[in-house]
Amino acid sequence: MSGKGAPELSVKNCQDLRVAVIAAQWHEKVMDGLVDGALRALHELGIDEPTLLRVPGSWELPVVAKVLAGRGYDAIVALGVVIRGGTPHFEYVCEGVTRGLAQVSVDTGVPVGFGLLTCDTEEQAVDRAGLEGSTEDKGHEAVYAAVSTAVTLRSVSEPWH
Ligand code: RBF
Repeated sequence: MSGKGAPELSVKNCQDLRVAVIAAQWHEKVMDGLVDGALRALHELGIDEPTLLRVPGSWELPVVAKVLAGRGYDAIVALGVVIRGGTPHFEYVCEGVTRGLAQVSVDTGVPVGFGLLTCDTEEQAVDRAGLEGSTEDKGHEAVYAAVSTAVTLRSVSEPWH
């Protein structure tokens, strides 16, 4: 899947939204880039006091996302990196996390920004992590997507008159 074609999102009136970022800890350099990108995006949007929670690995992202979704957050951003090894674990972890995050989002109505990199090599992950020399900044993108969706949902949640 190519990162080409990503929209330039303009997000307004979101300073009061409660946003949580959940970040796994495997692949430290890549994760540092994703977390920095996410916090930079939140700062640009005027959301200066987000919750940042760390979990051991990507597998733990969905359960924490689900609990936070039930605690009044308007948007959640899940960040992780899974890099293919020599065993089928890669497919199981990627599929479990992806399905889990999608399920949380759809079941709770709280947008979950998908910042999970699933890469064949560490180089591919670094290139998407918003680090110096990276071509993409997926932590930053995931924040804009989740917050933009939360703003959209708020705009249709008012009662009809
Ligand atoms: N977690 C990640 O976030 N990224 C990985 O690349 C990753 N690779 C793993 C490979 C194997 C073989 C196993 C067993 C776990 C891996 N995990 C990885 C950790 C996983 O997300 C979770 O934290 C642990 O399995 C404990 O529940």
